[in-house]
Amino acid sequence: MRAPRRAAALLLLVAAGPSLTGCLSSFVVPGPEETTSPVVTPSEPSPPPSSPAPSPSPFAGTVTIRDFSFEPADFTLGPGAVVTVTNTGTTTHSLTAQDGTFDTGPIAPGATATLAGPTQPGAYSYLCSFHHFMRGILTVS
Ligand SMILES: [Cu+2]
Repeated sequence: MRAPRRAAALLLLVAAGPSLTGCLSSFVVPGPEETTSPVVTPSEPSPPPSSPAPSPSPFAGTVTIRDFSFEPADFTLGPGAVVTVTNTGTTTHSLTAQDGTFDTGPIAPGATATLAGPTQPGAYSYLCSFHHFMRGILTVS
């Protein structure tokens, strides 16, 4: 009858083990937490290193034809400024003033054309002579 009793004692120990350590661990008070209090420094926020261009972003002089649209479609130029038009599409396009003031002529897929913008200030509607739904406004100011 000894063996069963010993076994029971062992069992008790084993049973007490985890609970004991559990108890102990619950007593372990975590040290003074480094409470990272949201101290807002009064110093002015430094601008991000690569600050984006101020909006509206100045026209870089390049229009990209992509998926049957001009990017950007509406842009502003100085008088007589040159515009580079790149056709990234798979079909021929053009950038043609509705009043005929300027015209790149057909731009083959993958080709680039340069366009001398109007010298007279104003807003010029343009389109693609192949796809009249492709439109934009070139503004000279
Ligand atoms: Cu087109």
